[in-house]
Amino acid sequence: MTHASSDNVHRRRNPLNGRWVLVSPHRNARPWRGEVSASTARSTVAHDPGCYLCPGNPRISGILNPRYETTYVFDNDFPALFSSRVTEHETPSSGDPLFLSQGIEGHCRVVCYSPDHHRSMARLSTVEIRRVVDCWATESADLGARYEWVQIFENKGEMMGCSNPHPHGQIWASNHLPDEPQLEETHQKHYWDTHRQILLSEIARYELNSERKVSANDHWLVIVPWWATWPFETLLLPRFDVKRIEDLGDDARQSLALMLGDLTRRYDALFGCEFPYSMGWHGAPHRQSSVEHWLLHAHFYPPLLRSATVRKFMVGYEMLAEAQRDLTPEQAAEQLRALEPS
Ligand code: H2U
Ligand code: ZN
Repeated sequence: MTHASSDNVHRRRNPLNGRWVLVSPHRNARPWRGEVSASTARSTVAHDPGCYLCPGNPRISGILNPRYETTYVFDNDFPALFSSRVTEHETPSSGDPLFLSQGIEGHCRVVCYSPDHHRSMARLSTVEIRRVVDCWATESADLGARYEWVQIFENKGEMMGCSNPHPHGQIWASNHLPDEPQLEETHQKHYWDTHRQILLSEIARYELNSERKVSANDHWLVIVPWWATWPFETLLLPRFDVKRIEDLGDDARQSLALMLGDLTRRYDALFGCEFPYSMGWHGAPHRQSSVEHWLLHAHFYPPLLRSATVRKFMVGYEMLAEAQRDLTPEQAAEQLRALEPS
């Protein structure tokens, strides 16, 4: 199952959502006249008086953050979803089939990873990352008791639309399954019904010794997936059966903290910069009794292609036809694997 040869144009299928990606490795050789930059400056300010996430500072709502010392979670002051707003829309759906709408309830929170303004996950200690993992687990269980889907995610870096360098992520919980989880639900369920195996566990078993592996420890595996669309996209998979982040035991959480540190430091080392990405967790939907086909996992979607400033754009053919990449997933994994996480 390799297509790493330099001029073998082909498509690959993402078994989690059924989408395809066009791989054109020969284009790696085309002339590049764009910018190539080495590294960018890192912030060293531990407390920024103008930051709305730093301890003791006021948020835009006027609410003061406590002088927190570890992680800190608060309800988003500008939530995209509301928990008890009466909407004009009926649930599940109403209206002309050509103009359907659906009422929706939800809850949005912000998670500060650390009181330190300048330390992204790559620069947190394992103990500090473990606190973030515990925090995610607590929030997933809490919001999962009320909502079907709990989306934990992080936008990192201005390039990914992050408004503030203070290390933080978000959680949006909703009483419906959004599009992407719905696709993963359908495809994992179909695989289970056909093979009586967990799709992602099969992939983890296979990829443990593949050229797409980036790193692994006793509990976790990081790969550039077969179907990666972003140049250095990775998939973080448990090497055991676990459905949701709150189900992780002590050992698995500890080694997850190590793995997250390893991956984010590899990313930073790749182009000598604070590596931007969007990442997030997918686990079994809550309030669903049959979830044997699910496996907890995290996706990392970084935009960078060649340097700290040269990014991949999903435009043109990607918008109108399907995703396309030049660098093969195997080549990307090789580059990430070769790095010493600094
Ligand atoms: P980003 O991670 O995408 O930058 O988002 C930060 C979130 O923090 C964003 O959803 C919220 C914004 O609504 N926020 C507050 O809740 N209070 C504030 O004072 C500023 C930002
Ligand atoms: Zn800050």
